[in-house]
Amino acid sequence: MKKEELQGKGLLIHHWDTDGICSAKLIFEQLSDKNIDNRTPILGNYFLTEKELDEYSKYDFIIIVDMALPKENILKLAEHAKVFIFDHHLGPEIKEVFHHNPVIKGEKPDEYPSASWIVNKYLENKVNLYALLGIIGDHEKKIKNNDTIYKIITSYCQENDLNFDDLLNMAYLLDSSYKIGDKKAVEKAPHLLLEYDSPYDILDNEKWNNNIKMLNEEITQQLDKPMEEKNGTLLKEINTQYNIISTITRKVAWENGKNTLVINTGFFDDKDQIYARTLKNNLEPMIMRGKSLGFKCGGKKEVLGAIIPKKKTMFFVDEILSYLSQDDTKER
Ligand SMILES: [Mn+2]
Repeated sequence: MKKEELQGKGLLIHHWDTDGICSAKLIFEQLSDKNIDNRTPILGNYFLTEKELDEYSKYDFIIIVDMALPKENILKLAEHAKVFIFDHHLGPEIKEVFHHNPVIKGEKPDEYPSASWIVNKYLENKVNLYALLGIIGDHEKKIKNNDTIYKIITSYCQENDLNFDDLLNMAYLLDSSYKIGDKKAVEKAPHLLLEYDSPYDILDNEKWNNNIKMLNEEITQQLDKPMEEKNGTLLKEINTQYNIISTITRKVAWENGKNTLVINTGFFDDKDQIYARTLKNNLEPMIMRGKSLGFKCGGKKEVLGAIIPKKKTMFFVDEILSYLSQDDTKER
């Protein structure tokens, strides 16, 4: 991506989470002399709608960070704009555009733990708060198992008089806007980060702190709902309008040390959200399977997220459960 390729009006499309917001901040900072709007997709959509695609046809260049949008979406955008993607999610390499994703080019995911890290490296920046927050947002405490990266985080903390929990709290605060469903606030966040000059500006943001209070109450309520175990995988059904399925899945999986699958019936009228997390297995084949069945489906080695028409939810859930149980047997 060369600056001379970025002529005219630009659009930055980013994931709604901490990693997406921080990646967007890093891009904005680098391209402060350019005319760039930013948008996140409709929260929960890992694709663009016809309406969005139409609206975005007016841009001359489009940068996409931390999102593996469907190839059809990308090719549609590329009809009118130069497209640049920076990402670490799995998916096909899209050769028709600039697609910088070391993970799908065979590099070790451990060395590229977030889009913010990839963007920061690409820009040849030094290690900084935003490169690290993207990692913390995506991996939380699990990043402590990644020796190389955790050392970098630890030494950053020491130099800046912060601790790991401060970083974790910052990531929760940045994630709070999408979790309560506030798309506008997500899109405002990269701009706020550009204005902020201390990590305490993030930690003290009043609106984000209020979001967290509301979310914690809802998460506690949903975690109380019953759970069953099927062939070694924990299965839980929740009903919430908040975007907390990934948080709930993480909590259940990590607290119980088991593969976990959560179904949220309360987010869409006609569809369910499902989210699976495995501790040792590889969900990639099931992501491919979900896509081949025509579902909106994405994820990484250890997680799968999908949006499924309500009538088909149990069909796909059963397939995932049986896949996880087979893989389990092989490992033992
Ligand atoms: Mn990410």
